[in-house]
Amino acid sequence: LKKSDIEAVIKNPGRIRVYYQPVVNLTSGRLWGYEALLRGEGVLAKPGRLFKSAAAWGLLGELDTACFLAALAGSYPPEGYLSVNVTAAGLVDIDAGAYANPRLVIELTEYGYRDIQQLTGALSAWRGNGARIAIDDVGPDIGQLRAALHLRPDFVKIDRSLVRGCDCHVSNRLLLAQALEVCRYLGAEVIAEGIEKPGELKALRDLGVEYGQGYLLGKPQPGWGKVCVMAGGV
Ligand code: G
Ligand code: G
Ligand code: MN
Ligand code: NA
Repeated sequence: LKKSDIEAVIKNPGRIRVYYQPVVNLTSGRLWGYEALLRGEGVLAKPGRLFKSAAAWGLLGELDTACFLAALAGSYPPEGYLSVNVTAAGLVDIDAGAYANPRLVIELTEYGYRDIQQLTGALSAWRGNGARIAIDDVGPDIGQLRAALHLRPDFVKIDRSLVRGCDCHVSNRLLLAQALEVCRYLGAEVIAEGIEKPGELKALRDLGVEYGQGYLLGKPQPGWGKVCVMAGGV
C-alpha cells in the first residue's frame, strides 16, 4: 500500500469500523467477552495487509493508536471482557493511565519489538492500571510462545493454524499439547481461535482448553452478536 493510504486512515479515524467476535467459556458455555476487530471500506477491508504496510512505512504505532482509540470509542459490552489487538509499537505509545480498564484485555499481536525493557515497562503500566494481557497468535512458530514465557500474560490465544483439524491431525494435536503445557506452567488461561468444526471443539474441551472463539461459536458482527450455545453447555 502507498504511504498516503495509511496516512489517510490515521487522519480519518471515523472511517474505521469495529466488529466484535464473542469468546466463550468451553465448559459452561458462558460468555468470556468479545474481541474487537477492525473493518471498513477500501484499504480497511484487509486489515492484515494494512498493518503489514504500516510497519514497512514506520507508521505502525500511529495506525495502531488510531485503531485502538476507535475500538474504545464505543461502549464496553454488556458483560465480560473487551479484547483489543495492539502491537508492541502501539502499546508503548498509548497512555495506559487514560485507557486501562478492569474489563480491557490487551491482545498483543506481534512481538517484533527490539526494546524489550520498554515493552515490559509498558505492560506493567497497563497491568498496574487494571488491564489484562493476552499474547495473540501462539502457533507452530516458536516466537509468540517464547514471548509468552517472557511476558507472563493472563491469557494465551492459540492460533487457528493449530486449531484447524486438531481432532484429526496428530501434528497439530502434539503442538497444541506442547503449547498448553507452557500455558499451564505460566498459569495463563487459554483461548483457542478459529474453531469451525464440532470435532475441533470437542478435542479442545478434552484437552482442557478454557475458552474458544471461531465461526462455530460466533462470527464477528457490528454489535454484541448472538453466541451459539449448544446442548449441555457448549
Ligand atoms: O480481518 P483479517 O483476517 O484481515 O485480520 C488480519 C489481522 O488484522 C489479524 O491478525 C488481526 O489481529 C489484525 N487486526 C484486526 N484488528 C486490529 C486492530 O484493531 N489492531 C491491530 N493491531 N491489529 C488488528
Ligand atoms: O490474528 P487474529 O486472531 O487477530 O485474526 C482475527 C481474524 O480471524 C479476524 O479477521 C476474524 O474475522 C478471523 N476469524 C475469526 N474466527 C475465525 C474462524 O473460525 N475461521 C477463520 N478462518 N477465521 C476466523
Ligand atoms: Mn488478535
Ligand atoms: Na486473535
